[in-house]
Amino acid sequence: MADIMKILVVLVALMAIAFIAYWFLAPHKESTANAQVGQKGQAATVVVKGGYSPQTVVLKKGMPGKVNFQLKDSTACLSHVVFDDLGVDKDLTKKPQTTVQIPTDKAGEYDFACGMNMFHGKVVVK
Ligand SMILES: [Cu+2]
Repeated sequence: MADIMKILVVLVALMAIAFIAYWFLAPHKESTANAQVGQKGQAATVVVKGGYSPQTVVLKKGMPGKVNFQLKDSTACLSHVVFDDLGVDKDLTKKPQTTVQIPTDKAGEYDFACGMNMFHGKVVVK
């Protein structure tokens, strides 16, 4: 009986370690971030510098959502962000931060890219 308890304790400890590793390492590797949820909705920030960081942002379904793009790159390449599916093409050079409203009425994925379709990112609604 005591041995079973020991095994259980070890298993629980291993699961806790795996859970922590998942939270801290997996999102980092895949460069995924969840939107910050506030009283008026949710917002995610994407830094535009030699690409998109994070590359994937996750919004919750059914809550007003937006993604704020912060341009920190001076190349013409990344000066526009294009959401083909949403008909959005924004010039990021006008303001330090440019907001794109994301429809969250249904689950889905919205790909975005630079004006020349070289760098890619994704907004996931789930
Ligand atoms: Cu480009």
